[in-house]
Amino acid sequence: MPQKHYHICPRNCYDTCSMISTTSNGVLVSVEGNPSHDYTNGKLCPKALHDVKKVYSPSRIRHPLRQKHRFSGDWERITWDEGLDLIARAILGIKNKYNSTLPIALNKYSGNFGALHNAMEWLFSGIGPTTRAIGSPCWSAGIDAQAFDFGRFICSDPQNMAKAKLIWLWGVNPAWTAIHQMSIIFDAIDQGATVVCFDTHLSATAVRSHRFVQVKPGSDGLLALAMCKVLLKENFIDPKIKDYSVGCDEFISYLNSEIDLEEAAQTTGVKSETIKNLAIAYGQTHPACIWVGFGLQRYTNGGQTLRAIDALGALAGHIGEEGGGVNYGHFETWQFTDTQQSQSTSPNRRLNINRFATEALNCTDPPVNLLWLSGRNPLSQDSDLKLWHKLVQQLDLIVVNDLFLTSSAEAADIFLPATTHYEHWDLNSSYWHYWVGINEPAISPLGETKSDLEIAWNISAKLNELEPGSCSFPTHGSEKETVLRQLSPTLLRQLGLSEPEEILSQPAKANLSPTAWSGRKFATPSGRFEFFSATAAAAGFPALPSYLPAQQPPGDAPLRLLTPHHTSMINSQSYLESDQTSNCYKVQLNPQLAQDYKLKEGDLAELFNESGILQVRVLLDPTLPRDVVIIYRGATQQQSLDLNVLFRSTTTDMGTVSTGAPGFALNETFVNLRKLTKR
Ligand SMILES: Nc1nc2c(c(=O)[nH]1)N[C@H]1C(S)=C(S)[C@@H](COP(=O)(O)OP(=O)(O)OC[C@H]3O[C@@H](n4cnc5c(=O)[nH]c(N)nc54)[C@H](O)[C@@H]3O)O[C@H]1N2
Ligand SMILES: Nc1nc2c(c(=O)[nH]1)N[C@H]1C(S)=C(S)[C@@H](COP(=O)(O)OP(=O)(O)OC[C@H]3O[C@@H](n4cnc5c(=O)[nH]c(N)nc54)[C@H](O)[C@@H]3O)O[C@H]1N2
Ligand SMILES: [Mo]
Repeated sequence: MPQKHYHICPRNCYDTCSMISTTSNGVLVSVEGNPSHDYTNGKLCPKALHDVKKVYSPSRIRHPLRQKHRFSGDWERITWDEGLDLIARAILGIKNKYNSTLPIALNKYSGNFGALHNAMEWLFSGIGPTTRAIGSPCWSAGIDAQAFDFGRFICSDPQNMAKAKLIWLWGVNPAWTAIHQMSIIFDAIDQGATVVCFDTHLSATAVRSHRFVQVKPGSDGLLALAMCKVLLKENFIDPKIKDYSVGCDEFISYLNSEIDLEEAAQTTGVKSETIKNLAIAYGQTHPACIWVGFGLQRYTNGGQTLRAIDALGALAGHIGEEGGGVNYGHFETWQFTDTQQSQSTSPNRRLNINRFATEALNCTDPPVNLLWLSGRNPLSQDSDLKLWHKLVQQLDLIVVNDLFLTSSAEAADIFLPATTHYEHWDLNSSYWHYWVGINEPAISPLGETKSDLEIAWNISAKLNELEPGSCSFPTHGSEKETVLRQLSPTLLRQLGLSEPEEILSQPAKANLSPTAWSGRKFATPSGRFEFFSATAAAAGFPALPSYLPAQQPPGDAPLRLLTPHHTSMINSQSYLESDQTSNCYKVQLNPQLAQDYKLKEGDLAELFNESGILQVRVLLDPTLPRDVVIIYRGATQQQSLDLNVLFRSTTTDMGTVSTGAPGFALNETFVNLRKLTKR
């Protein structure tokens, strides 16, 4: 008899879809979108539809493994007991040697965003103060910016975007990274909305928009400020703005003294006439919605860019407007019971996730000796890969718990195989829409795979067996109960539930206000929208949203490399068939630039800079400027060809206040190009 189970896609993605699987005789047969979840709306992206193959993929690791020498690929199968014993003894050995648990480090991020995956953090807290990767490689700058302006990081219900008459998609590519939102955008278009896409190149979303505004990378803050100045001149300022804001006059003086439309046109690459027309359309259309994506803030001025866009929204009176606003994301439904915050009061040693290798190498008293990577693939996704390799050589033990032998697993001593979300319980929230749901297991764990929670219990049990009292994390329990317990009183209240069990039948939507800042009561210290933010000033930034230029390419690396997210991947997780992968990345180049380097379509070339060298194949793209090259991170057969060899750890301006560390300014990666004649 076929059976149905409910799941939530746990990937780091806006859509966080509700899925229904069908199993037959204990085998996962198919997955479809849940029709009663009105965001997923019965549809799934091609990646999720690929899940069945991924679960049963021959490359999925089903048993614990030990590697004789790092990067040798010489793996041997070990039993769970052997693996747990090796790890627990290493932990206790370090503790004895240093009289401290700080040499034990955890680096976890977004392979699976479900609440159950915090288990590794709970385990580490049970061991004692340890070294942790904090912050985010993703969105930190924008979060701080919105926290300065609005007081908290919230967004309107994205389903409300259908009510907008004007939608600006700014540094976001939902046609690839949030496909369900595209349906809502198309609904808005059907009801007469105009969609404008601001991007550095003709993205998949730009081609589906009414208008594409091509902006020079990192200059959007100036574009927003120039539009603010037009609003001012053309008298499109919300007449009530001063009633609910702080610092409006100072901001207007700043615009008057510092912002010049012609200069802005020069810097941003957007004609002054276009800037003017865009600003007027934005000023006179209500409701007008801006969606600012994560691509936009991956710069050393990324936080300032978001503050400038927030100010534009406020000045035109779009904040708090139903179907309008400036929307970036939210944390509102992430109030899990055992979530650990990156608080400065934490006894842990906190290393910026974006400078992890550098900072770990600098730890001397005591050093970092043991590294555990969970739901994390830094040797593919991070910067400073040479330093990562140096760090790896210095460590006593590296443990990776993952589904596949990733680039990072190549560095591991011990690999612990994890279950997929079809094999464990979980609880998932979105950072975009308001739905929260339980993920139930549909099949038994494949082979000897274990959920991250079970692995954490097992390690604690082994530690306590070897040295009673050495870990306060539980040694066993019920996965379902642990997951349900994560529905904190706040979360239950938001979901309108009295008991956690009530969420078991179907996902629930939080009853948050569908319009962020409706009533224009803000969470800032002043209770108003803060053009002038004393909190920003206290954190070392200008109090007003200001244009501070991003870095420009240096002479020896004259091309900016952008690597936005690929339709068939979730970061390093590939959903491509093996025949769709190629043996090197494709780099998109302006044809004239290609000509300068005597390159034509299909040629092999190398991108290089002081960090590394990457072999690429040329793909001509006439829509690109001459100083920007793009690689969409599709899969390659050889993991050693990891794209991030070209990246160094440049960090964003903002991010520390909300996430504990600044973000990753990955769009300030500069490269040089040369033709390869062989092959
Ligand atoms: N060049 C470049 N680099 C980037 C980016 C970019 O755009 N360009 N984007 C950056 C951004 S925005 C982000 S968020 C980061 C993301 O970087 P990471 O957080 O490292 O994300 P992933 O590559 O999605 O996943 C990491 C690992 O989690 C594993 N995993 C999946 N499910 C589970 C599970 O249930 N349990 C366990 N234990 N493991 C699991 C996956 O197999 C994968 O190997 O990368 C950043 N790096
Ligand atoms: N299919 C798929 N979906 C994903 C992911 C994935 O890897 N694949 N990753 C998930 C994760 S971790 C994240 S963070 C989100 C990211 O999803 P998005 O928020 O869409 O962000 P990005 O794809 O990084 O970049 C979006 C766009 O910003 C543009 N951009 C870059 N610099 C600038 C600039 O200076 N100005 C302007 N105006 N535009 C600029 C890029 O060219 C790109 O088209 O997607 C999530 N969803
Ligand atoms: Mo991300």
